[in-house]
Amino acid sequence: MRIAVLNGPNLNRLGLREPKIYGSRTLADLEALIKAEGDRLGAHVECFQSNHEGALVDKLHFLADAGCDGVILNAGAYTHTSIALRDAIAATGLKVVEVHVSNVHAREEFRHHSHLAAVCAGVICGLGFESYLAALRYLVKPA
Ligand code: DHK
Repeated sequence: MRIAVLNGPNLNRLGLREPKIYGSRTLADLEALIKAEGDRLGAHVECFQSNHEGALVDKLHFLADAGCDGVILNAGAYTHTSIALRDAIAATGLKVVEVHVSNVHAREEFRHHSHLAAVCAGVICGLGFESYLAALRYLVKPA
């Protein structure tokens, strides 16, 4: 089973950006945690981060062509703005779980809407890095 973890804009700044919201651990810490959980579950986990919308669209196309089994996607602010990413998820038919570190519903109004949620299998937010681990466990063994 092959699972991809895609992180969007500013998530390369985890550990540095707004630690009260995003915590003090880094993207490297997050990726190591998910890969370790993947090993435990017998899944191969590939991680990718980009600050660019088109690069995330290209990556989704690539993953679909490569036969990826599931995607954990934190599109960062593109969650709230990107019809291109929504169309890419719909166009590829990839099984995607939208995740967020923070509880977007407890934050500014503009974070309450997701353009992606309707074309994702589900949404997990507010659990810190555990949001990603819960998504991984679901994708490896759907409830
Ligand atoms: C990360 C971001 O960069 C924000 O733009 C989202 C999300 C929330 C997170 O909590 O992981 O609004």
